[in-house]
Amino acid sequence: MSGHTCAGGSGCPQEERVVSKNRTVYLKDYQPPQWLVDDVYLDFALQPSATEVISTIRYRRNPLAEQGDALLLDGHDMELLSIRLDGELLMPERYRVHAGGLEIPAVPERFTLEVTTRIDPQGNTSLDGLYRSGGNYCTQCEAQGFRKITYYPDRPDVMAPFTVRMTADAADNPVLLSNGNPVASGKLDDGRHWAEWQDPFAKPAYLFALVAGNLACVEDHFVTASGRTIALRIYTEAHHIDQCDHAMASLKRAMRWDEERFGLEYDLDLFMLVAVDDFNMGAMENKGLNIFNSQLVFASPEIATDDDYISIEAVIGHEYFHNWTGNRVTCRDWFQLSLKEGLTVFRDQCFTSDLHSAAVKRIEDVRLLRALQFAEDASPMAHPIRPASYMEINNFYTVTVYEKGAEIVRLYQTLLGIDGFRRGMDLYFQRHDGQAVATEDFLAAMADANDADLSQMQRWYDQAGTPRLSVRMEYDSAAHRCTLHVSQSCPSTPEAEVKQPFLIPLALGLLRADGTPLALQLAGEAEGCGSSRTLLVTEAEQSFTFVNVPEAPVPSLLRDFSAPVILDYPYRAEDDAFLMAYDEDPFNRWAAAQRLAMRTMLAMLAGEAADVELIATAFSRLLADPDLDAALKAEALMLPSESEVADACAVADPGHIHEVREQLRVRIATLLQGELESTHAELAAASGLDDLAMQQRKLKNVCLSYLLTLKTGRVIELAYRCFLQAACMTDQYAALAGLASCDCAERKLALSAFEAQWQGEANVMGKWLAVQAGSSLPDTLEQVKQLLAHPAFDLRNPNKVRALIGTFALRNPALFHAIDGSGYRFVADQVLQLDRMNPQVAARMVRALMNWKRLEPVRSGLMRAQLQRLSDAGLSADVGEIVSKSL
Ligand code: B3K
Ligand code: ZN
Repeated sequence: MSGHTCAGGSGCPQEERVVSKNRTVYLKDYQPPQWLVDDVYLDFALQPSATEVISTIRYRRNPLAEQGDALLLDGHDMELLSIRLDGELLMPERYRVHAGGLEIPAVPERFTLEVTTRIDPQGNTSLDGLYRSGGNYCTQCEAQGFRKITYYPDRPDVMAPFTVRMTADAADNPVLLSNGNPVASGKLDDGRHWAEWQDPFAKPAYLFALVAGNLACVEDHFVTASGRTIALRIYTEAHHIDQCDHAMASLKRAMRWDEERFGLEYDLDLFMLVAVDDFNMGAMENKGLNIFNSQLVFASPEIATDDDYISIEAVIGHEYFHNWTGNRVTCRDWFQLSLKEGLTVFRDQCFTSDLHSAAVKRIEDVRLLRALQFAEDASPMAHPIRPASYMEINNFYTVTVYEKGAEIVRLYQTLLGIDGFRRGMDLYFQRHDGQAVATEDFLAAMADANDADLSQMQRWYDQAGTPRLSVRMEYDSAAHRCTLHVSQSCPSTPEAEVKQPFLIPLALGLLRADGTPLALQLAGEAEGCGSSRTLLVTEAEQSFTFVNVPEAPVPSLLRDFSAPVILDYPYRAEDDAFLMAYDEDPFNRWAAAQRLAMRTMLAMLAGEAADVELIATAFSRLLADPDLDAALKAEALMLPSESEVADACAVADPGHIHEVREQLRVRIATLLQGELESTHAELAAASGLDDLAMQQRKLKNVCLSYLLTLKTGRVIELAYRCFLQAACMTDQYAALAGLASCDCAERKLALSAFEAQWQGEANVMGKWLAVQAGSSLPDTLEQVKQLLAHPAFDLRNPNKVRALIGTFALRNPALFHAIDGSGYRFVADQVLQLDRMNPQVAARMVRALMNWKRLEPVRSGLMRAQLQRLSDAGLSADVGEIVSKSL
């Protein structure tokens, strides 16, 4: 019904028009909507278990669509009470209700449809559509939740202005909110009251929001560059109201930043943000009324870690930035999701990087991309940033669409420069404000604004998989020429066997033996220009020759991670140690450290001699480097994760990988104990929330985590002391997480003290669950099972599910992959239970079982058996898609 399958044109057989939950939807089948909407009027009579919704909608035929006079609307999980067409009550023979929607066979060119439905917010455990959280009403409509509220053409290219009226019990729901501006409100005699809201901007239904309940509010304001005063309000349950200052300050920083960097101003007079405890993801950019997972709002030094502070600022920025990239210019269909998400992630990355350390931000983003997105590219769910098909769209809110999508947006900036990128953005808004468009429109704006041919960029949208960039260097000592032979390839993925070459910007430098950079002069150029430059790789094989190169250099390749590829260069361990010490590009100093650590672990896995001294010496030199900031040192010291190591192995043995990584950490800690202890001690006093203090705490806690691998009484005592004396959650949590993997009395003491201190703070108790689920102690699964019954856990709350089950399944490979299959069985059990309540959250968890083909034979068989067991049970479309694609 959403046009992608069949727009319901006259040639369609009746059956095909019916939405089937288990059908594949294809990009190639896109058809413009048959009917356009002039305006929407919604009237909600809110009651916890029986809310009545009257939608009054004016439709008119889309002149650009096929002929045919049937109206097809999406809708399910509602009770249909009545339909009136231009005022006339329709008898059941005038329409058909299907599993996925409603069909009215003969409608005029223009008409008003009034539909009354009854829904059950209280019973809605999917947290999709209208539901209840903490006794309040809230909504989540992206991607297809609106169709659980009323019958509607629920697709992003149908845009309309909305007016919303709601009535509710006044005592329970003093606050009544929706998108846009409040226009009227009043009291009724029966203890109920009402409010009406109007959103003047035409929007797709996925941006609709409603909130009603007993909420407190903090208020502030922002004066825009053009001098308009915007009221800012954050709503939350009263006892959290004093934890919203950081969120409010972040919002104001985001508003200012978007004006300065992109010339984009907020467009309504009011911006509202509501924090709720039950939410399927991080937050939602509903027009004028962002709804947030409370985890990404509440902060004070006692309850939030430094990482939480940074994520809150980033996500507040992200949702705010969507007002232009997503809301004002939206997606034509859900295949274009990366158009708004990749772009908005890129924008939030720039925001964080402008406000804090750009190098650390880049490292963290690339760490995430390599650990999760490269793995997704190598999984049965691999898909291009613009997928060609899906069964359940909610399964495509992925690291590929978001984070790889952001990398592809970054490529434009790398190719066109900051100013060229801005010109492209300006043209994009100039052309498409108020429209629902496709990724091609973004590409065209970037190309046209810069008079550039960017046609090869299209391949990044259509081809999945992580390209491998192999570089070989040839040095001619007589001619002082250095040639880089570059070749690219990309493995087959479900959508294509053979891949066309990508456009890959390769940023690089060349270093002399004394560590100084060389001026880079390509053959044919009159003189050298700079010590860092970007080559454009466009072919499967290409060579680039530099002249005036007096000695064989060490190349520093893919600086700042200039493209989302796997780099292959025959670096020797000494080269990595050298680059760690001398590279001008901080990102590549980190990348060299990661490579060195990875090489060492792979050697240990293969039973070969590993040069741990070399890595320890390089780490020790980093620790002593006065020019390097503490956070960069911390990043370099953190070894690649177990899952990254697994990705680097043809066949993974997760138990062995865990052992080897821990062994390496112990050996490094043994060799550097003195330095780790002294660094830890020097930084002990770091306090405050400024960047310097945060960076220092990060390094201090990385040192502590190394020291704890030694498990001596002395380091355990140190960690316990840190726990007891911690002045902020960052330090308290780091000490607790470290102790959680040590079998000692202090572990128990710390866990119970933490529980006693924080039992009233749901989000902090999530951390308490997570440290236990992430523990490397052998009885972790038993503990996790017991915690399922703890009052702090609730299977209906996604944060708690992610903290306990998610941490175990996705962040504790050693225990999850227990050789007896107990981890797999446990996760499959939980998925089965969860799937009946909340398919979207269940579908996240089941991804842990996807990659059975990459495992050694025993685990592979055990994991596959659990997938089979799931497949034999009745599954939601969400979990069903992942299970069927994995098998
Ligand atoms: N756009 C939402 C994500 C909606 C997810 C729906 N399953 C949040 C964001 O990316 O900003
Ligand atoms: Zn987003």
